[in-house]
Amino acid sequence: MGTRAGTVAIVGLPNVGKSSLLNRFLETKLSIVTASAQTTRERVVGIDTRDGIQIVFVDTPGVVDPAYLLHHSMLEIIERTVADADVVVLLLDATKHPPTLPTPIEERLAASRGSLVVAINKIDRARPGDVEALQRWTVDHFGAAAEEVSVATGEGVDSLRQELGVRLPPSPYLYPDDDISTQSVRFFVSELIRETIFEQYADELPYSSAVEVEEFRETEDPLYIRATIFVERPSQKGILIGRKGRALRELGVAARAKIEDFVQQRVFLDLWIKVLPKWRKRPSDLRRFGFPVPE
Ligand SMILES: Nc1nc2c(ncn2[C@@H]2O[C@H](COP(=O)(O)OP(=O)(O)OP(=O)(O)O)[C@@H](O)[C@H]2O)c(=O)[nH]1
Ligand SMILES: [Mg+2]
Repeated sequence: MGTRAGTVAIVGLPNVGKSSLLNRFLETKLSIVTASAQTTRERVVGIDTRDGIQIVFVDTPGVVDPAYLLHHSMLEIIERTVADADVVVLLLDATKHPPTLPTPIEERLAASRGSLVVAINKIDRARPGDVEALQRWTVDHFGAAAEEVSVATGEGVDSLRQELGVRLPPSPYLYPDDDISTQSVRFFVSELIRETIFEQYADELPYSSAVEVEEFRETEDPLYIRATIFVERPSQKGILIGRKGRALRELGVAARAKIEDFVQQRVFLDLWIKVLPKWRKRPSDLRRFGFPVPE
């Protein structure tokens, strides 16, 4: 029997549940999820192979009104991902008003009409009339009705998966059928540390933080991981460390537990903190962290 395979980009405003949806499709905690908007900053790839169909899901950062250079990088990532995808899922939030999308993204989506699937998430929390309003918006903008899902309860997720799968082209699998991602364990480790920073610190600090795994010694038991957290100001370094280093210790314990869950192995996590002033605005720093910098 012939197989189908291709990429499906998941796009939408911040906090609508894109990363949660990727994880639900894969039945694995792969992409980080927090209650805060703008959690995801890069593409996160998750591969789902079942019933003769291989879907390479690509989770993307939320579409933001750019306030600094990192945001421009994030928009660049979204545009490239949409351009490269076979199918695009525009995810909406049933508890919010219809989105206003930046023109280039809206145009891209309109251009990929034939391969665009709109899905309304969080229907478990919708009030009467909310879903209908988003359905009208979807028909007005893209000429077709939206799927309705709740990533939280799982409702509608399998039917959305099928809807996406049938739109992929006949093709041999693009990756071995037991691969779950194209990204490295190091990448996911740095993301798990970032997720823990979102959970343990308020305000700007999570947004000012970048994490780099500098050393990863797999031959050791426990697995030795040295990671550096970059922040923008000395005051933020102080907050991260906390009184007598207590905050940093708590961060280390919580992040280590997540990483051990992910790698299924005991971990020694060696965390360092460095100040890199204004890294979110500086092209050279952004490139160093692997972000595309639009000219
Ligand atoms: N009630 C409800 N909450 C949900 C649902 N799906 C996701 N959430 C919650 O919505 C919040 C944001 O989820 P994420 O998956 O991080 O959203 P995102 O779109 O990836 O956000 P960014 O990466 O910031 O763009 C989290 O607190 C999730 O638990 C759902 O179906 N119902
Ligand atoms: Mg996300």
